[in-house]
Amino acid sequence: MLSTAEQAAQGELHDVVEELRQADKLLLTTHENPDGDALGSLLGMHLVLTQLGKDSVMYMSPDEQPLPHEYREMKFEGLVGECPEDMGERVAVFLDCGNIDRMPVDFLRREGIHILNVDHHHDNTRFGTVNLVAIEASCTAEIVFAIAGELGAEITPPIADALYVGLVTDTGRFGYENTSAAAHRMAADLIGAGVAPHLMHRRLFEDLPFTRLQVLARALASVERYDDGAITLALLTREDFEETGAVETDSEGVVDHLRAVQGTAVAVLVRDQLCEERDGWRKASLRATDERVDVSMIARALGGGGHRQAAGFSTQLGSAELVATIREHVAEQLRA
Ligand SMILES: [Mn+2]
Repeated sequence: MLSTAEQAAQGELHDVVEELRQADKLLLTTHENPDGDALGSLLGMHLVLTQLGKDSVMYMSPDEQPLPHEYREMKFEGLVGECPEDMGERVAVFLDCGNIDRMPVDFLRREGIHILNVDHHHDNTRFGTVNLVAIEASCTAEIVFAIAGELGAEITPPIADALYVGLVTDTGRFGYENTSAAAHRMAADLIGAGVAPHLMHRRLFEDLPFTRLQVLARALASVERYDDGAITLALLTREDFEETGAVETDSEGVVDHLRAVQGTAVAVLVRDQLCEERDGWRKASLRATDERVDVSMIARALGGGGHRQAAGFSTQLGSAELVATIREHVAEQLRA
């Protein structure tokens, strides 16, 4: 028996598949600061549509380059960094993007633009012309995999690799609550289609620049625990990056070390943003390990978003004020 939500998602899947069948020209995009699921879904969907003879381009802001080190092997052929001249003829497909504000580009908000919104965030604002929001999907890549099946696409090794990146990163290497039987079945299918899990593991989680370790060392040296350890928080400053020669994305994964500490309900990494126009801004990443806490609510209250267990936001609050605000929110949720 399917739940009501699953039935609704089935109907939406059918609608989006029909839309994709009809469309000849498409532009695919995802959220800013793309993670593994964003990139894997984007590339996987692009390869599927191209295989079916469609004219597909992928859009990401040039500011995203270079992508984090772990995604360097992904080949984004057909990537554009500005609005294509024939955008009026293209269907826009948003992948893994819960809110259109997470892709802050004017040309994607023009009147009359036809948007397919394919996502798994529970707080998706359903900004598309047609929406496929499957909240039970472990990752958007899982939805793309289902779409590929419906469209009769062959899961080639490059498609399998791209979708596996989304799957393994969004499930926390098959360790988070969203790790369903469907997620494991999909992994089996992708491995059958050519993914080598050990090579993928090496590519995504090892073989990293030394600056990652240096940033991690700085972050761990800064750790503070609040409220009897319910909050474990680390802070990375501009100096931490400048003195080690690290780039912003070198702090990827730090928060996973924080969430692993006994007694932690919420892990927080706060880091200064480095580019000039973001001077004075900080980015916070939140992870919840306690079921009573929904960090996406905290992130939304502070202008961001995400999942119950993993969310983030940018802020101009000073660190003391920021810590106080997070503590208040967490305490309130733990009391409820
Ligand atoms: Mn995702």
